[in-house]
Amino acid sequence: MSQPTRRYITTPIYYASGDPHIGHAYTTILADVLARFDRLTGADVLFLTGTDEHGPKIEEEASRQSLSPIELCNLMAERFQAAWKTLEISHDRFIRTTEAEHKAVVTAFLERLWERGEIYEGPYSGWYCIHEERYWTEKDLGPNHSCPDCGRPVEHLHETNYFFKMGAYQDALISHIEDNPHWIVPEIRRNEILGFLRQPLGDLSISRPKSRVSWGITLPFDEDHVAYVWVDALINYLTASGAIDPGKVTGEQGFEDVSGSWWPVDLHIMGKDILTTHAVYWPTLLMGAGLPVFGQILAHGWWVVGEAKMSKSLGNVIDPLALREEFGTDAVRWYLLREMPTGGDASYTAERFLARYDELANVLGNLGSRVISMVWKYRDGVVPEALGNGLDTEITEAIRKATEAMAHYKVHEALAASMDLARIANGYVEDRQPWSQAKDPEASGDLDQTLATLTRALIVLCALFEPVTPAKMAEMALNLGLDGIPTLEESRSLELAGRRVSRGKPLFPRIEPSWAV
Ligand code: ME8
Repeated sequence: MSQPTRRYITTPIYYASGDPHIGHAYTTILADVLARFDRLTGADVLFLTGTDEHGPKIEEEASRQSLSPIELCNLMAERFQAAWKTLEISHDRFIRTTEAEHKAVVTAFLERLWERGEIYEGPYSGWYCIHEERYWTEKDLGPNHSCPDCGRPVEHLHETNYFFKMGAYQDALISHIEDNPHWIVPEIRRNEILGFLRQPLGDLSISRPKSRVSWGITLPFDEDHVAYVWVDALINYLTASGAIDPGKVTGEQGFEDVSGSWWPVDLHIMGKDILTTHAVYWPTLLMGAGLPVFGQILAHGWWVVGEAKMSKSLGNVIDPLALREEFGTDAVRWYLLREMPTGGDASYTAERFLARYDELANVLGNLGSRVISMVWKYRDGVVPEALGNGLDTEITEAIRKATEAMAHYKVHEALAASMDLARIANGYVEDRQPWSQAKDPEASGDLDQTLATLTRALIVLCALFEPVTPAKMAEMALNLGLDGIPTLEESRSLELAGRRVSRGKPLFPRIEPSWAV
């Protein structure tokens, strides 16, 4: 038997300075849907998420809340994990950058760069935004010396830093992007990075003096400095892969053979805001350390509220957990993934949320309840034996479309194709009129075929919708007498005849929101 495909999928690790919001939820659910779909097609998956816990931003927030940095991180790591649990995220590993294993891998990684002559010491003079954790040059700044990204005041720094010779990898990076057209998707983001690389690429400051920032990982070659939080954070992907055993790293040893581990990452998923760090800093750091680079980056778009960017100061941050309390986890997952074309931007509105919920209730939920109640009404709850499947072609086509769209990360299209199959199945009920077939003793075989066809469609829909609405599909699987969610292949071949179905609660009940639209 052939080995299952291995897929290592990551989300960014989120700053432990703020609560999870709808933007974090979107990225994580997107990664979850892709991971679940891979598992459905038989792949062996490592799905990683976590929290980014070092740096001045965390230090400042902790002090604002009169906590120590680690107390704040413990609190926030718990909040993120609790949020992911209620949102049915199926990650295999939640990493925290304050873990001992991660600190050891960062230390080994920096040591290796140092020994390879990739790092030098030099002066740094320029502007820094703590909120974005990044440097700006004078010409980048907004009015009154503000950060061009977030508008907050920047501070002027003049200090000694260590630098990674990033500029030396500019040509290698450009060639890698040119040779691998799908390394960064969507294409607009790839072009953005190629455009950025048309300017000379500078070296990267990878340290902060402890006199200014103490909350970080001490450099192995200078104990008065800590690692720059972005370098520390990016290395999380390597830590979780198990490629580097810090106990076995000595100088050049311990980095050569990563073959027994999950390294390299197959897919890094993130918002477009942090593309440069992932598409430029990260691969060049890996090249510097002599490690294989990751397989692909998917940079998605931005959730805004109405016309405005979501921000704490505007007070318009949407809390996915509050929506979930009224409509259920699956409704939130469906809305976020169905509404945003992967890669593009989308605007959150209550109207669209309700419209998408109605689609779930009126098309998928309605199909589920009417099919199960007809099997009860006409065949005492047992799926009849029947010749042929009235929707065979439509099912094949829906699976083909969904699989192809997922392979190109067009999740919204895959979900649309799945919902279309539910619509077609509802149309099939109208065409076949099982209530008339039931009245005609001559049409008994036809009625059997109608019911068996619709049960098959529901089982296929159970598999197709599992990645996005896992909790409701688990309920539907139970109602259909299945042991669990079938793989896509099983959903087409499982024996139907004799299966006992049960009437559960409506999957997506009518809900009057507590808020006005
Ligand atoms: O940048 N719409 O963490 P972060 C869509 N710690 N996605 C959004 C969003 C929005 N309005 N707001 C946030 C960091 N996101 C670093 C990452 S990785 C080695 C270190 C999502 O907490 C999106 O994925 O600021 C974005 O890239 C990420 O949250 C930023 O999370």
